[in-house]
Amino acid sequence: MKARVFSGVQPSGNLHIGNYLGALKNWVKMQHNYESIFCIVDLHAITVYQPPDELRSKIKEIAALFLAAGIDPKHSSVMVQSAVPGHTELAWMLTCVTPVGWLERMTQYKAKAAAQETVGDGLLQYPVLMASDILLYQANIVPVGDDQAQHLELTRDIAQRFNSLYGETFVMPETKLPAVGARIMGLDEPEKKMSKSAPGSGHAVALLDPPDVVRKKIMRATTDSNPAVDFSTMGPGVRNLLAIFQAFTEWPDEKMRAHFTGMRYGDLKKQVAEVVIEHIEPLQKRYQEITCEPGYLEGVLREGAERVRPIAESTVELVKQRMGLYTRS
Ligand code: AQP
Repeated sequence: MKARVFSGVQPSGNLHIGNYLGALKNWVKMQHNYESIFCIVDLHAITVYQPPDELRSKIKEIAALFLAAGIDPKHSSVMVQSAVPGHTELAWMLTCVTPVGWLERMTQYKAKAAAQETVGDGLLQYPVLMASDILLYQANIVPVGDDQAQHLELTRDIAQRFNSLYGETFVMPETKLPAVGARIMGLDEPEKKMSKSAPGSGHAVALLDPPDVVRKKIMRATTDSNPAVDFSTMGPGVRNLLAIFQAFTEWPDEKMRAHFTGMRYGDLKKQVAEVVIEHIEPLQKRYQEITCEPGYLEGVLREGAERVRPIAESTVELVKQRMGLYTRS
């Protein structure tokens, strides 16, 4: 039996090259060797306010981008989190075994809570819901970007705590980070990770940005006071541009050094922009085709949810049995 992969993306903001290089690109590579479930995690998105109409259309946009990036719905289940009630059912049961102190220590919670006047309980509970997404499907492998590594560790802690309280129930999921591109940084602020919710217009390259916008954003990226690439003294901005190039092209380190050492920053930026465009243009073309086909996306999402629902239901039933809750059988 194939090992199971689970991963997700929030339908909030515009999907960017960080999401692609940190997560989607890896999913596409892995999908044929595993039983894969790729989820649009809409319940996570509402931990901060989303205008309902925008959220509705973002769910479809993200689903279309999964497919445009190369996820094959014949092999992989593409589904929306809120279409399977087991995610929230299991989240409550896991909430009851999770110490609040574990959640308050999460760096993403601390950063997002600090940026808000009123902190919703959902923001604190976010990692429990994420644990439930993964454990619901007894996933073996979770391919994510580096920013999610701490949440994955917490998922294992929660699973371990549940298993030790109620007996072996959950598979221990493994985190899978890409070798290059696990943390793409903001173009304008290379000390911060590229993020969908960052305000700056030059912060992130969105997967649906047209070529002239991609060029403009990359040409304006923050570098440092050196005139040209020097691998031993380069700052975070140049390191980030090189990481973007390498993550797209998969060039080995030696080839990167030989090609870029001594290159002036203007030329480096031009080459990075062209590589990004070369990779995202075919994705954008497929995106247009997918979104023009009436009913296609809806069918993929319906089928995806139907395929995974029995797995979710059997985990919830098992957890209920373990905890002594009321069960059907
Ligand atoms: N900068 C990044 N570099 C590499 N991987 C990244 N990911 C996110 N940012 C980077 C990975 O993309 C997947 C989906 O992310 P998400 O939408 O579920 O959550 P996120 O990490 O919260 O994404 P953002 O872009 O930072 O959105 P906001 O600003 O809304 O919080 C995950 O696998 C993530 O690791």
